[in-house]
Amino acid sequence: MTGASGRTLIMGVVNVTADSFSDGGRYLEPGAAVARARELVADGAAIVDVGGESTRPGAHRVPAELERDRVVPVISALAEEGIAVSVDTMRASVAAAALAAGAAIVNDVSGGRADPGMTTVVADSTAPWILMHWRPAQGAPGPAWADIHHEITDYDDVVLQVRDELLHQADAAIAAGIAPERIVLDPGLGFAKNADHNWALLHRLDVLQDTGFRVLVGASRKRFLGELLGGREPAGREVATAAVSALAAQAGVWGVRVHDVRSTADAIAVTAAWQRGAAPTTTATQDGA
Ligand code: PMM
Repeated sequence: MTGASGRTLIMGVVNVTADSFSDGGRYLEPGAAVARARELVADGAAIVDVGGESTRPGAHRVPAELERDRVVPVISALAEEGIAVSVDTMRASVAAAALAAGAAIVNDVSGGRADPGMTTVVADSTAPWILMHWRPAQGAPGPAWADIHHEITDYDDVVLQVRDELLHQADAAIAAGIAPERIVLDPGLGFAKNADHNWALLHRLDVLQDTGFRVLVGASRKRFLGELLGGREPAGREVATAAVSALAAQAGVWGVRVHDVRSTADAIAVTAAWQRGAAPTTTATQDGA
């Protein structure tokens, strides 16, 4: 299932954080974050994902109040402009404040496992819920998520295990009264996964698609792309990101989450024209250009 046009939607990222791996510190000031979000929308983002807590390897949790105070002013301003916003948070209190400020989607990188209150907050709203796959440190979810850089990366079959663990979370959401149409599954590339795991998941995106749930893919600028390109820094990973976006669109995913929207929009436009066998406008031109 894709967007209303049948085309894969683009979610543009605005990290209101000091330490995200590719844009940390650039959009901490609300005005800068709002300006960035407007650029992303102008470039073709259908959704702007606003996050106030970094999840990069080695990051530590920020206090809930700080996370909330970072994202709420940005979300309010964007919602007032009619921009569809998702809030990237693992905390129920932050999700609740974001929804009250006008967020339309909850993007939870813990797949609903970090905060037992999250299910109720989402169930009490009408917002879609993105359940991303991630395995924190062994043990009870509470303390484990407090130290998010210890991850479990042992898989016998990463594709089937990620699918089954996501379906388990989706079942819990449905049991709490959240309609299946509101659930989006995300394989969580790079989260408790090495490069081989990520490529295996992308190679078999059909397995997630076949669950019938909407699927989101977030590959943007991630380390496995840098490794593929001989150790390239995040800023040099845009073409590889756009290629993943095009291939994910080809696989029929609902959305892709990226930092640079324009290159991904171009790649998805090519995929759409390729699949259609025609340019989006049917007016024939004779100029040969
Ligand atoms: N990746 C990051 C953060 N949030 N959310 C979803 N749903 N999927 C992802 O792959 C994902 C995410 C990684 O951090 P970044 O914001 O610096 O890209």
